[in-house]
Amino acid sequence: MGKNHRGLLISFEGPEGSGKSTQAEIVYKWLLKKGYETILTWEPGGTELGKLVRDILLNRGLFIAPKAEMLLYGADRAQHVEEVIYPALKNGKIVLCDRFIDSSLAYQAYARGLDINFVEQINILASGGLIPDLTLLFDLPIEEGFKRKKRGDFDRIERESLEFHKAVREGYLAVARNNPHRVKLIDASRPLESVAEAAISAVDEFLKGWDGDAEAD
Ligand code: Z5A
Repeated sequence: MGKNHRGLLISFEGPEGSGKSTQAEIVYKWLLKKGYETILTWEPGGTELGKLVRDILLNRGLFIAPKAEMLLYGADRAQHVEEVIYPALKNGKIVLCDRFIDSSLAYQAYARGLDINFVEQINILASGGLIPDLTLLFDLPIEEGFKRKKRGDFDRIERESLEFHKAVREGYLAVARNNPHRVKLIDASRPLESVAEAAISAVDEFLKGWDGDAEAD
């Protein structure tokens, strides 16, 4: 699958309460207003099958072994890429994805402790080698993210320890360090409007290069 398409994949990543879903919605509306054909989707649960898988993954009454957890996120991703993401990219659309492969690296490898090569292999198998063109990583201290959450009934992953969530954040920062050209780090501890300004400006900047490439084709 790789790069055999005309569209653009932008992922939104970050630890709990980082505001990435809010920002994905803001960027989505901004892109539509600019006239770009854009879809906004998410993992886990961006397809009918994915919704069922999501219910299993977030069910706090279930024990799920770490490898099974990774394979379930992989199943959700495989279905999502085949049914939603790849067709949209093939049609030249911009796809905004709320969580993608880097969530598995941060949560399943860095925090859960699975072998990073195993997680990377499942990511490649599930996504067909699809890597986001741009990733916006919304970073903030874990305690601040949890303060923002208004729901008290935490799901299976939210209920993990503070250490687990701190490892998620560290994992994300490692992903950013390892992929400096793809991952744009955004300070998400600022007020919503400032974060939105940074997110839009990162996408705007990226699009200048992309529009240029499209014209050259
Ligand atoms: N997961 C995984 O382990 N492996 C994988 O491969 C994938 C996922 C794909 C999915 O949960 C879970 O699956 C997730 C990771 C794991 N962990 N958990 N739980 P989800 O999709 O239900 O939830 P989420 O993605 O973790 O979303 P979230 O953390 O609940 O929210 P968010 O997207 O980061 O934030 P938000 O919904 O935009 O905002 C949260 C609140 O903060 C809301 O009230 C906003 O109005 C407020 N907000 C937003 N921005 C600000 C600012 N700047 N200031 C103040 N308040 C703000």
